[in-house]
Amino acid sequence: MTPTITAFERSPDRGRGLARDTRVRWALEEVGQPYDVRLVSFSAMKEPAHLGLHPFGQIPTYEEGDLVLFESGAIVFHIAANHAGLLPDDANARARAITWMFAALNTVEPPIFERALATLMERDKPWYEQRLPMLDDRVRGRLGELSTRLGDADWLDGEFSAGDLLMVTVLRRLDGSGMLEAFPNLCAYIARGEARPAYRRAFEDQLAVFTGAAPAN
Ligand SMILES: N[C@@H](CCC(=O)N[C@@H](CS)C(=O)NCC(=O)O)C(=O)O
Repeated sequence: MTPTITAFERSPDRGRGLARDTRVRWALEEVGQPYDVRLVSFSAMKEPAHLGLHPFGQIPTYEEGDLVLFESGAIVFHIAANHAGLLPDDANARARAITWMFAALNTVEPPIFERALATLMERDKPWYEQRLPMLDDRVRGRLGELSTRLGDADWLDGEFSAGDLLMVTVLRRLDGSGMLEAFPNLCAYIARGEARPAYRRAFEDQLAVFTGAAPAN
């Protein structure tokens, strides 16, 4: 059965691949699962039809037969658990890869997202100049820890996994912030993720929504 995901009809990031449907598209591309996309407007996301799929009125959602999921992490986990290629077979390695999925979303994404939100919404506020260095410090702290753990490895724990997929999408939000450059191994890590053919297809397809071009596949 071909799953259907939802994505922004018009993404505020102008097709930079920062909206969270990109990680779901990437996971589906990695495992070779074709999918359909239903585009939703900001107003449609708050209508009952979409709220029935997503209680918080957001994207992405995932529909597959009777199954409806929301939360990009849960969706990526569902895809990884039901197809080969994104989680190791060995039980302990699998548990560690899942740990990295949680780490990406629970430990690394919050300070990065908080900073991104402040730069978008609080620039004109009187506290912004004082708050930004604090937000930067939190992000820098996390990046330093992650960089130390990654060292010169290609991926976080052996082979590429759903943990890397989520971590790369989380780190990409810092693109253009000037914060990643102090961590060359993280820059190389992101570049390795972005170089994967499955990522390229996912990126091109979400960009095509913005530019109006025909999807890559
Ligand atoms: N934790 C959720 C966050 C979902 C989320 O924030 N989606 C954004 C797009 S990336 C959205 O729909 N924003 C519009 C809104 O909240 O009204 C996930 O990972 O799926």
